[in-house]
Amino acid sequence: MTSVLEPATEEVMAELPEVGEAETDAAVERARRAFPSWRAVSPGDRSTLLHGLADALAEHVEELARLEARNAGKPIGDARGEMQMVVETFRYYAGAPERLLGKTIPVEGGVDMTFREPLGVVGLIVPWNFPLVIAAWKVAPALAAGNTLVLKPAELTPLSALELERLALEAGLPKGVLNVVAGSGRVCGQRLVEHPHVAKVAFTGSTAVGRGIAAAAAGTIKRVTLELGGKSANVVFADADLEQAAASAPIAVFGNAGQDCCARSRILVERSVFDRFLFHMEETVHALRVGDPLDEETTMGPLISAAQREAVRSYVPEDAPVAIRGSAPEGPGFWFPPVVLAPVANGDRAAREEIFGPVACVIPFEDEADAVAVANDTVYGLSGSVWTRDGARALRVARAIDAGVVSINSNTSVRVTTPFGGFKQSGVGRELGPDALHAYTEEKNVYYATEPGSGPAAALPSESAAP
Ligand code: TXE
Repeated sequence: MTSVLEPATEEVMAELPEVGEAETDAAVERARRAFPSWRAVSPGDRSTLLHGLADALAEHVEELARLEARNAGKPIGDARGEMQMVVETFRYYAGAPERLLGKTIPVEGGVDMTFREPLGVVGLIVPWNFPLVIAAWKVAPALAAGNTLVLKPAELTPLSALELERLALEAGLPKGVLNVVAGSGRVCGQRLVEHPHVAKVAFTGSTAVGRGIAAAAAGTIKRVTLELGGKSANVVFADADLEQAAASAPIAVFGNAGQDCCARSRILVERSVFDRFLFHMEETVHALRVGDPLDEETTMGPLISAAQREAVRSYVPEDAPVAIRGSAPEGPGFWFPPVVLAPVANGDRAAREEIFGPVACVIPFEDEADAVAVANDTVYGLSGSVWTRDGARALRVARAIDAGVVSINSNTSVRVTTPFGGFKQSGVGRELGPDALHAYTEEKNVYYATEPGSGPAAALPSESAAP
C-alpha cells in the first residue's frame, strides 16, 4: 500500500494499493476497447453525458473541495473556487461535441471537406498543485472530442482524480472511457508515454520531466501538449496605481503557497518607486493568514511535502536579502512563511529558477526597454503582468513580453474560455478555450470526386511515386 499524506498535519489520510506497469497497461487496454463505441456516441448524447458529469461534480463541490484542501494543503476558499472551475470546464466542453466543425474547401472536380477525428486513447499526466483543475482542463476536451483516456494524478494528490473516476461512472459514462491510474510518474507515467497504443500525452509538471516526456514520446511519434514551469514577471511602472499593484503582487506569488506555474515570482519595479512599492507590499504580506487549510480565514496553507520545503528553503540562505518575512505555524505540517527578497538582481539564483514556494524576488528596473529585457531574460515564458496607467505602453510591453498569457493591471492568468500555455521552455501547445479541443483531434481531409476523371490530383505526375 502507499500512504497519502495531509501536508498540514503530516498524517496519513488514505492508503492506496500499489499500481505499476501491469495496471497501466490494463487501463490503456480498457480505454482502447471503449474507444470505438465512445467515438460512435452521437455528438448530442456525448454532450448530454458530459453535462451529466458536470452536474455530478457540481453536486459534490463541497466534499471535493474539502478533499482537495486536505490533500493538497490549500485554503478551503481557494479549493471551492477550484472545484467551481472544474464544473465550469466540464460545462464548457460539454457544449463542444456539437461544435466540432470542419471546413469545406473549394477544389476542382469535387468537394473537399475536413473532419476533426478523435486521436484514440490519450494519456493525461497531472501535478499536485491544482490536482483536479488541471485534470479537468485535459479530461473535458479529450472526452468531448471523442477520445478515451488514462489519467495519472500526482503521487502526492491522487484522491480527487479517483473521485472524478467514480463520479464519471455514476453519471453514466461508459466503463473504460475515463480510467485513473494512481501510480508513480517514473513507472506508470513513463509507461503511458512509451505505450504504443497511447496516441497523445498531455502533461503538466516540471520542465525537466517535460523534456524527458518529449524525448520519450518521439519513439512512437506521440502528440504532446506540455505545460511546464514558469518564472513570470510582474512589471510595475511608476505611473501605475501603486497601492493596487502592491496589494495584488504578493497574492500573485503566495497564492497556493507559491506552488503555481503562473506565480509572478519576479516583481519588476521601476527604480523611482521601488521603496514605496515595498512599503505598500508589506501590509498585504503581513495580512496573509498562514494556517489550517480547513479554517475559513486561512489564505495560505503549507507546502506540499518535506522535500518541497527543503527545496524552497535553499533559496533563502542566511545571507539572503529578506525585505519582508511573514509568519507560519510551528510543529507538524510542511509550513514555510511568505518571504520577499529585495533588491534582487535578475542573474541571482532565486530570480532564475522556479522556486515553487512562497518566495518573491523584487527587482528594480530603469525604463521600459530595461523592463522588457529583464522580463524576457529567462528560459521560461508562461505568464506575466504589466501595471501602468499609460494604455499604449501597457499594450507595447504586453506584446513584447515573450509569454503565453499576459495581464494588464491584473495578475490573473486562467479563464476556461481563453487559451493558456507557454512560450519557450514553459511548454508546447495550449489548453482551455475552443482551440484546446483541436489538440485532442486529428484533422482529416476528405475529397469527394463529383466529376470522375477530373480534378487536380489526377493531373499530378508525381502521384504514383508519392510515399
Ligand atoms: O513535478 P514532476 P514534481 C515544478 C515545480 C516543482 C517541480 C517538481 O518547480 O518544484 O516541478 O515537482 C509525473 N514520466 N512543477 O516533482 O515530477 C508525476 O508523477 C511520466 C511545475 O512533483 O514534473 C506527476 O504526475 N510522468 C508544475 C507529474 O509528472 C512523470 C506543476 C508532475 O511531476 C515522470 C508541478 C516520468 N518520467 C511541478 N516523472 C506546473 N507547471 O504547474 C514524473 N511524472
